[in-house]
Amino acid sequence: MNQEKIYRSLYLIRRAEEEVVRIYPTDKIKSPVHLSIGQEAVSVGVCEALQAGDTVFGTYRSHALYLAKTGDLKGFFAELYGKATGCCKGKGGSMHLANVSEGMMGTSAVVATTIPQAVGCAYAAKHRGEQTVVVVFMGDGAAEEGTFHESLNFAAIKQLPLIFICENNLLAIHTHQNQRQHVADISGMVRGYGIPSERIDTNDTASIHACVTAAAAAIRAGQGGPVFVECMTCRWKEHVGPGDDFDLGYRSAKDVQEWKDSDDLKVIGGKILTERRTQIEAEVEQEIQAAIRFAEESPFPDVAQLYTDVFKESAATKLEPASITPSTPGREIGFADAVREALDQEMSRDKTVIVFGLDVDDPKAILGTTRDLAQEYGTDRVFGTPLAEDAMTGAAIGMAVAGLRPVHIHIRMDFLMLAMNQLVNIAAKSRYTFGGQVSVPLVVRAMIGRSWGQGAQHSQALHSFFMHVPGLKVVAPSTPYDAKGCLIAAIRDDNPVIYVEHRLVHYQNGPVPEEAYEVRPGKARIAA
Ligand SMILES: Cc1ncc(C[n+]2csc(CCOP(=O)(O)OP(=O)(O)O)c2C)c(N)n1
Repeated sequence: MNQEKIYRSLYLIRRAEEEVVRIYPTDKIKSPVHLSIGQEAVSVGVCEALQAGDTVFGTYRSHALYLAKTGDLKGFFAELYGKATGCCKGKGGSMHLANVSEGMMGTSAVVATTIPQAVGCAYAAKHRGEQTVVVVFMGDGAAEEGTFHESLNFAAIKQLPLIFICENNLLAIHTHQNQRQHVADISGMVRGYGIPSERIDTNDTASIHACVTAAAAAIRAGQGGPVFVECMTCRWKEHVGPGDDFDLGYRSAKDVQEWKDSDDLKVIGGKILTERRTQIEAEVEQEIQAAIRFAEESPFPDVAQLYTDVFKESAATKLEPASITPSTPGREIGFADAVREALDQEMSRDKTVIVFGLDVDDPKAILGTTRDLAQEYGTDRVFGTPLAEDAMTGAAIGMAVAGLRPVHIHIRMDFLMLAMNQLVNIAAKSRYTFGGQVSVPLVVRAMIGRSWGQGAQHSQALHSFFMHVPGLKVVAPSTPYDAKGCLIAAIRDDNPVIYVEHRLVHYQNGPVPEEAYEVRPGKARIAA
């Protein structure tokens, strides 16, 4: 571990956030701030252990992570100022920091929601045979969310190259871990998933660095799947905002003072020659002040920016009617076979297309629509999933962001409600929130309808929910011809598409050309 490099990074983060504290009352910073002060050792210890090509996902408390991973002070300050030159063009703010070219894949304001995306990104890395490692940061509060548990399970099943970093500051807003968790032992609990797990109590960069270096080396050597590291730490400031909040009475200044006394910035600084340390500090100060000037002088985004980055514009999103002259006139197949044919042809054309969902590998093969695909393309590209609608949707988003084209199948749209957060808050908004840095080429196949007696939780047609969400496309084919063409167009689309199938039409036959063709979304066909 290079002490000077570590000190520089720790000092840069501490001073950058102290400047946020200083500037905040001027109202120039245009978003809430969840400061990392006191927790810097975790981000620095982890990021210094990573290599080029490794990626990280974070939480809304990710100033330290962003700066440790990217060192990008200008993009950071400009983003907090809401300026067009920010890392996300001023569209994200403090809680949504991303710099994809530097491996900082993004953060989320919704607790725990980047965890499954990191799982999907790790799936993509393993699928491509890369030797990279994905890291996801989370708080101790996130350990209570269902999606965390779903993610652990899937990451363990698939032995993914993923390191979970839990920054345990003992608090979720103002509530202590002991009041929220019956057994307050997160790393112990994770072992129950069959995932190697460690707890580091000392909040020091060297221990965290050593632990993550070893975990990453084992993953790169193909000697293991996911690893969990719980880092005990302390946030010095209030939950959100620049101040102290000891007056609230949920903790005392004395509790925090104990952590301040062992502050790693001081400890490591003390090991560096004074002259050298002063030089590092002066360089960092200059960089920080230059970044603040850059943010102050940069323009705000144009109003028109409100409408950009909602969808990825590409040839495939321009509205065009379907046009195909069938080479096989008179050929008729069923709706379900048309869906299968679309999957088969796209999987054969494009190796990035993968298909998964509950029961995809079941003998009934989702009404025959996934029949024999696993045999044809392998279980890496076609697989059944655990019962985990939320995390599997998050994983699908992570795969899509990482360059795959997932088709995630749901046997009922009713059950898609469990994935609403990932679809509405993440899939639909990632491109906009991160200023166009990512796209989410995801298809969600969801079935609706049933002819008799299924009750109110098996018969809903909820596509209108999704039609009100900017960033999502919705298609509902009613003929075998459209079933094939719409699915091919959806798979080739660079945006998330909800593809709705009514069970009654699965049994209808109709003319379908054998070759691949697209029916692009945009205008409904008048069927009768
Ligand atoms: C799903 C969800 N529920 C509730 C909230 C409100 N909320 C914001 S921060 C927070 C506490 C999270 O604590 P933890 O995960 O330990 O992270 P820390 O703030 O300590 O970094 C809560 C409950 C939210 N943002 N998302």
